[in-house]
Amino acid sequence: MQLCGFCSTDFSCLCHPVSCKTKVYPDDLPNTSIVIVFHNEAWSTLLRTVHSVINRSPRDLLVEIVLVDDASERDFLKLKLETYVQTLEVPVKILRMEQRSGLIRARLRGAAVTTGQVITFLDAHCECTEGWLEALLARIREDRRAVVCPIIDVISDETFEYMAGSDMTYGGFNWKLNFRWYPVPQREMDRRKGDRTLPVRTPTMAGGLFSIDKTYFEEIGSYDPGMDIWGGENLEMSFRIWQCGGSLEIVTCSHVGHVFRKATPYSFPGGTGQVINKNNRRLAEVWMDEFKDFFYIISPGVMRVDYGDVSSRKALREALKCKPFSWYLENIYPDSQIPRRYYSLGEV
Ligand code: UD2
Ligand code: MN
Repeated sequence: MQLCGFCSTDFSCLCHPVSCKTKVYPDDLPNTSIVIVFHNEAWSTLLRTVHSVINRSPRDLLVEIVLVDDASERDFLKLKLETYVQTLEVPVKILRMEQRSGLIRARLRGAAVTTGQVITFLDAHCECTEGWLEALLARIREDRRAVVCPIIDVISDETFEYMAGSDMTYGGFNWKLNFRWYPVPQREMDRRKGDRTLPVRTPTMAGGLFSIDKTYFEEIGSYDPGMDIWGGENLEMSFRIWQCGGSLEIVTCSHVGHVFRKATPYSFPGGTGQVINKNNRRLAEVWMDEFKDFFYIISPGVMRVDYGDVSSRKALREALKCKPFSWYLENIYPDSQIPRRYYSLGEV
């Protein structure tokens, strides 16, 4: 049974399966550090994120908040922010990238200084809800190789009102390697025997909001530091987790809101297309085997970018003895649009 409803102020009426509210979590949950990277974020949205983390997380599970400033130009994100966070009852570390590095390298910098057992990444314009953290940490306590995402609720970028997200969608991608939400397939409903409080195994994640055991994050190759600015790291990590023996899940009893913005509020040094193509090229070269050709035919621009050196990422794949992409398509993402076998590609 499920109680659903939209409401902006009363969090008890979010779209939770009813039994999420009655779940009891173990006392010995692992603790977590929160890592939030930002570039030119607005004051109000950044502080909404930080305060909701503090107000809606059990104090003993929250080790610290690590803010990584990716070379923002806004004045209030400097001294004013430093002074402000000193008044908070949770330790907040602020790190500054010397130059604009992109969210991937900024997250790596933040992760490196964390001291919690689990690292939880959030975008800088989120709102955590009651119970968000316990549900995520409980799943990692059961299995340290489970990388877990909350349901991402929608915060309107016009009114900032809060709207519940659905537990009936999960992450996939299309022919151009764009992340997309798709309906949770019947096989996944069957596997959970109708219990919608159980985690959904998802082929990919949106990328911004997830928790991962810290030592597992390191073991599994953290992020590809050769990726710039934005994009691609979410699919790279999704493929890597599945192909190398982990699992990626949406914990349906955890809800975090996120402001989905219609336009990017910052520049992409080098050009948006160039940056995203480079990151996608890196992930295709390392993880997609012969299926990369399919992607290159659909997106020929990707073939023209200089994508740098991926030998250390290929060595990582080797060292972790990861499974082929065909295994991933067959076992984790059989509903993918990428044909597993084809004779020719083109238009008729
Ligand atoms: C989604 C993810 C985001 C990331 C991205 C693909 C969610 C909710 N969001 O896009 O986390 O995985 O897909 O890369 O799943 N930032 C920097 N430096 C930059 C650019 C961005 O620090 O050069 C920060 C930015 O301030 C924000 C975070 O990185 O806090 C994610 O960026 P976004 O919010 O623009 O990405 P989004 O939500 O469109
Ligand atoms: Mn975002």
